[in-house]
Amino acid sequence: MLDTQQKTKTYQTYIDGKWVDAASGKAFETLDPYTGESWALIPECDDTDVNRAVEAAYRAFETGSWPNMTPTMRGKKLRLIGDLIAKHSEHLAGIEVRDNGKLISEMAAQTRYMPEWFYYYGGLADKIQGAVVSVDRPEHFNYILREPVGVCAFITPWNSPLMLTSWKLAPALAAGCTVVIKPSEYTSASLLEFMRLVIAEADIPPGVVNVVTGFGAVAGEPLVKHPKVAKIAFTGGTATGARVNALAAQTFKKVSLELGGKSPNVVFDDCNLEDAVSGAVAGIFAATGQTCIAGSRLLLQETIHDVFVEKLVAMAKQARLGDPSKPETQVGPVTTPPQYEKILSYIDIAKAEGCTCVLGGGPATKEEGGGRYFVKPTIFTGVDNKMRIAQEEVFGPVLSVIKFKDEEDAVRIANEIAYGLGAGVWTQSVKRAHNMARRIKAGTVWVNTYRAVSFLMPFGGYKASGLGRENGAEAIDGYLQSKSVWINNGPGGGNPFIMKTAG
Ligand code: TXE
Repeated sequence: MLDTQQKTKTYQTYIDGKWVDAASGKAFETLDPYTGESWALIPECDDTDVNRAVEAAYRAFETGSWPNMTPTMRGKKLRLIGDLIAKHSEHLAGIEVRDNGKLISEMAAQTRYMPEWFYYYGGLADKIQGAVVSVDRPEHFNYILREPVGVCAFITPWNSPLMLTSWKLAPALAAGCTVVIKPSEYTSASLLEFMRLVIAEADIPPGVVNVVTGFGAVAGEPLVKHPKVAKIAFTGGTATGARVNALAAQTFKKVSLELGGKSPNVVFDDCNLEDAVSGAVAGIFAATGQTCIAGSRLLLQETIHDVFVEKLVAMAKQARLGDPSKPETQVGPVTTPPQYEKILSYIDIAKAEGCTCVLGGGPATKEEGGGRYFVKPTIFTGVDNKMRIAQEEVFGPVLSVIKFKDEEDAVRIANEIAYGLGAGVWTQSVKRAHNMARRIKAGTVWVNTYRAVSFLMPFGGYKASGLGRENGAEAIDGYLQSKSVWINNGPGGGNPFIMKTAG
């Protein structure tokens, strides 16, 4: 379906087991954020394509083989998907680097790790168990069935397109659901390659996994509104998440939302300083800060503030900007043109708020390693937690350094925020580590590490950072619903005008 010799590749999308153009025949360009040049054409789907995809997923769910396949067989299919991802991991990583500008060093590790999601949820597929309930009535046999919710729609962002899709796809397929995926308009190519090399190759039945590429308002919204979609799993910005949630409520869809963050990375003066400096850099400059778990608020105990900032600036200054496809590059481009503008505008906001810029503070030039959309690693000190630069998600390589006095002060500042996705704590005290982990209101707390993820650990947000959890055994519950079955093996009768209670 794609000619690798051509300068601009032309993709089709995948609906009902077939490669198709958008019904309108329209396509849009996708950019390489390092060069700023268009490199591929993506079908521009609209409500006609969405309808086609949802109907295909609905047919596959209602009358297809997928939900009726034994869970053991489905588990084997998931493991095959895992094997195929492993086989093509290098290629998939390369496509993501081209389309979203993430470093090859990070992407190669991500795609190598991705099979684990399919192995893990493949293993869980035939361990989904209902229950027999000894109900409080004589001669009744009651049990609970765990059934797939139906057609699930995934709306995914541009920052880790395939990994964030896998977090949803593996548990949904294991549960027996069918799926329609709307990737970000900025990074659709890797999913289309995944469909070709993995889903089609694994011979997953038609309609079980479908893709509608296109823009949020035109392809995303009809999916959220579609009456035959039972569940929405969304990862993206908080404003869009709120809109998706409100629209989904109109047709009573189940919703999981993984949204933004403004995570505190809290450093106490009893930490291992070298580790904490490296952890602060990992928190904000990895992935060019374009990650929902970015440790974008660095809370420093006042006793070590100056020495820490000095070491931090020295390390961050060394970061090699450049071509994300080169293994030695450490900071790549910003993925989208609007995101580039947004980051620069927040740098202006921080300056206007009176913060001190101790590193970076603007676009990176070619001489500094920059390409088309590059922002220099930027550090602001003298930040007050009430400022916009401390409260609003920048989603870029911009760090706000905030001083704190003691543990109480650290907890207060850490929690005085609308978000609650991640948090870091750097301390050698076991007691303090556990106390901080308990008191910080966030879905994940890392102690003496940062930005670690696993298929085994639940991931999601407190407060405005989202609803529900991905990963870990509980994630599969989001794709299942319980059915209570009552079997009366005794006499019928009784007063038909009152509820059948035990009393
Ligand atoms: O995200 P959007 P954008 C944050 C980050 C960033 C901001 C905006 O702060 O600066 O969000 O980024 C689809 N109905 N995060 O504009 O809009 C859209 O097509 C249905 C955090 O890129 O949330 C894409 O597929 N769908 C984040 C997906 O929503 C709609 C990752 C995400 O896009 C839609 C990315 C609509 N009305 C950005 N409008 C994280 N949690 O990691 C858009 N979409």
